[in-house]
This record gives sequence, C-alpha cells and structure tokens, in this order.
Amino acid sequence: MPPTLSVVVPVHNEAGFIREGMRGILSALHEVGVPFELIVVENGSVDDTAALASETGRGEPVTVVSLAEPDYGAAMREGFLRAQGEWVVNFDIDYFSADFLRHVLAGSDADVVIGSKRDPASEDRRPFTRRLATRVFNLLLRILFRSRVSDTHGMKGFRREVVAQIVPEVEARQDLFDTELVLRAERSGFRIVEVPVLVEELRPARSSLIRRVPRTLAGLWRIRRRLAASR
Ligand SMILES: Nc1nc2c(ncn2[C@@H]2O[C@H](COP(=O)(O)OP(=O)(O)OP(=O)(O)O)[C@@H](O)[C@H]2O)c(=O)[nH]1
Ligand SMILES: [Mg+2]
Repeated sequence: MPPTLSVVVPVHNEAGFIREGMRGILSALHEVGVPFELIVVENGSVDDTAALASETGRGEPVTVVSLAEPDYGAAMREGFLRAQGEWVVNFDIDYFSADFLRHVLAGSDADVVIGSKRDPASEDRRPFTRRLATRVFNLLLRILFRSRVSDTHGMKGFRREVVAQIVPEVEARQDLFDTELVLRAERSGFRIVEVPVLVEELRPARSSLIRRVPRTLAGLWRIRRRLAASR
C-alpha cells in the first residue's frame, strides 16, 4: 500500500547535522502517526552525508538517493518523482515540523499547502536580513507573475496529482525549483492554502544572500518567459 505521506529532504554536505536532522524529522513523522516514507536526496556532497543518512535511516521507511552534481532543484525533482505518498511534503534538514504535517493531513479540499513565513499568524525568528529577503522576493513574484502566494520557499505539501502533473514541467533547478513548481500549480488552478509556521532554523543559514541576487533575478526572468510561452 502506498504511504499517506512522503517527505522529501534535499541534503548537501550535511555530515555535521544529518543525524540530528533525520532523527527530528522521523520523530515528527512517528508523532503524526500515519504511514510514511522519508526520501533523502543527496547530491554533490564531498563529505559522508549519504552514508550517515543510510545509517540513520536503518530500520525505518527511509530511502537515500545519491546523485553526482550539487543541485538543490535536481534533488527535489528526483525525490518528488520517486515519492508514492498521497501527500508529498518537502522539508529542509534544518527546518521541519510535526504541526505542519498535521496541517497538510487536515488539508481538506486543498491541493497545495504552504507553510508561509509571511502569514500574519506566523512567527519568523530568522535574522532581519533573511526576513527582508523573503518579503522582497515575494514582492517580485507578485509583480512579475501576479502571484497571490505569499511564500514559495520552506515547508510545502502537494497532493499526488499536483506532483504528477506539474513536477515534470518544471525546468528551473537550484533554489528556484520550488518557485516554478508553486507558480505553475497556481497557474494550473490547483487550490493553494497557506498555513502559519514557526520559523526557527536549527542552525544558522549557510548560503550568502548577496551572491544569490543576480542568479535569482536571471532565473525568475527565465521562468517568466517559459510561463508566458506555455500559456
Ligand atoms: N541535494 C542538495 N541539497 C541541497 C543543496 N544545497 C542545499 N541543500 C539542502 O537544502 C536545504 C536548505 O539548505 P540550507 O543550507 O539550510 O539553506 P539556507 O542557508 O538556510 O538558505 P535558505 O534556507 O534558502 O534561506 C538543506 O537541507 C540543505 O542540505 C544541493 O546542492 N543539493
Ligand atoms: Mg537552512
């Protein structure tokens, strides 16, 4: 029987945190108490992330996938396409919650459930610069795509049908994969519901915001051209 929940977690050079992160995610899944699978997709790590992931997942419904090139979006795509669950949720290794899983399972008539860092009832404990980046990024999505979604990064859940229909269409890789996936789901008329979250990363962010700006702008522009062309 397919599981109710699939959780997909992309990981890269996480040897220092993978055990703690996976144990936290597994205990959230056990706490929620529905049949699940956990799919950890490592790519391009130069440490022993994959081996530690396999060791930590022993005896649990865990699949560890390893690919050559470091690419967040390629890892997400691979994990989503392997997932068998009625709902497919994506977590970062350092940002997940049992409450979010409960929101997803209670998702009634929703097709997509987004844990929005910008929901009025959310509590975002990240540093000011990260919160500002989220706001500016979302403003861009509103202007460039007329999107009504308030956040595309972070915890998200998708019904099987959304994954099957939309994931193969997504061309963006790296960190814009999530954005194109959500924008395409929105454009296809799937019902998106946002839920509040407590944002408390379990370790400081590793990526430099400034270095991401030019790549993000160019990537958004390409998504805009693709979506316009596929209308
Ligand atoms: N497979 C894979 N996973 C990645 C890659 N880069 C980052 N990740 C994973 O993506 C998740 C988020 O990455 P983080 O390093 O925590 O990102 P951050 O610095 O907090 O930045 P944001 O979360 O984007 O604000 C973690 O689970 C990482 O291990 C990659 O190249 N490949
Ligand atoms: Mg992080």
